[in-house]
Amino acid sequence: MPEDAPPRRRRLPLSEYRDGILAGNRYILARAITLVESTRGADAELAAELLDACLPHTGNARRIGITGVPGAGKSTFLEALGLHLTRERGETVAVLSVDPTSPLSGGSILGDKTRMEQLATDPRAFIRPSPSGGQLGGVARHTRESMLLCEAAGFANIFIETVGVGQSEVTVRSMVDSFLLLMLSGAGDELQGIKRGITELVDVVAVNKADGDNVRAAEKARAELQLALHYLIHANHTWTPRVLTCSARTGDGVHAVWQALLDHRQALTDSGALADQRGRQAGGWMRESLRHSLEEHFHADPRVQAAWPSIEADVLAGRSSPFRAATAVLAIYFRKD
Ligand SMILES: Nc1nc2c(ncn2[C@@H]2O[C@H](COP(=O)(O)OP(=O)(O)OP(=O)(O)O)[C@@H](O)[C@H]2O)c(=O)[nH]1
Ligand SMILES: [Mg+2]
Repeated sequence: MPEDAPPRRRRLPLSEYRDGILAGNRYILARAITLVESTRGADAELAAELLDACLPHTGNARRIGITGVPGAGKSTFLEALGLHLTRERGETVAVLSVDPTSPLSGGSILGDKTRMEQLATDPRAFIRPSPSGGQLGGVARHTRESMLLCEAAGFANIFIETVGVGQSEVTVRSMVDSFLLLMLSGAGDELQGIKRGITELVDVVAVNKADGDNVRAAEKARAELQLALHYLIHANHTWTPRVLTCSARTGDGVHAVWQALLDHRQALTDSGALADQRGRQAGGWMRESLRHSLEEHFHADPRVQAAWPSIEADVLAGRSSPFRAATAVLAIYFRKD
């Protein structure tokens, strides 16, 4: 292969990405997301320009987070709800995921596209699995940017799926308007959710798999959860989290869950809280991207790179305290020479 061989995936000029996205071209949208997910330095500038060009066309979508333990039925639920929205309401749906665990579990939560088989081929839908590998911070940044690209492409409903593992839920909460928790009855699941503080993040809770022999258990779980939430209401006066049952498999109750999400968003809009929330989120993203850029700049410094291995080795061996080491390496970074 010649040394100057072009990269396997050729980049398009900015205008082609932009025009394709604004025209709602899903193929170009997919390529643009690949661009923003790229870790190649040369792509970063083009990606930033593209995001700038798309930004005036964003902000109109419903941004909805969905979480739940593995196997709760998130994918099945999104397939049922997504098809309802595209086929019966003529709406557009994009599904993105935040799944920092994927390299460990050996597959993205959306790797099982099989459970969204029909939605995946629906012309009104766009499904994008989590960027593979990487830290939560990086995955989250790319998901946010992908969400904005989907909005610019005209998708009216954007679902961001994540697994029920702590920090990723907080991260998804910071990029959506409404947050749905799918639960299962039994196994102390209800209380577990409350203990983890997840209830402070959620706007709608649905006890899924309320079908067959499980209907009564699901209803019981729903009643208990609603009661528990009643006593745990957070300082959010515009909305009291609602608890429902549904079956993603049969479709029972799925529309009601959607209606609850719409009601939540309406309450946010009416009270002006939506604008506040999005404003706060934008501020948070700015701080986060600043932190990221600073850290990148820091680690790219040749003096830092030269000093790092021995300073880190001292910390690992217990010869130096982490605080002293951080101070020392910062001094090198800020040294004027
Ligand atoms: N009986 C019943 N089974 C369901 C329902 N929803 C999902 N399932 C089944 O539960 C299993 C897990 O469903 P998924 O949709 O893959 O769950 P998930 O939350 O996306 O799981 P992960 O992607 O692994 O986090 C599958 O076998 C589904 O067929 C439901 O409403 N009723
Ligand atoms: Mg899934």
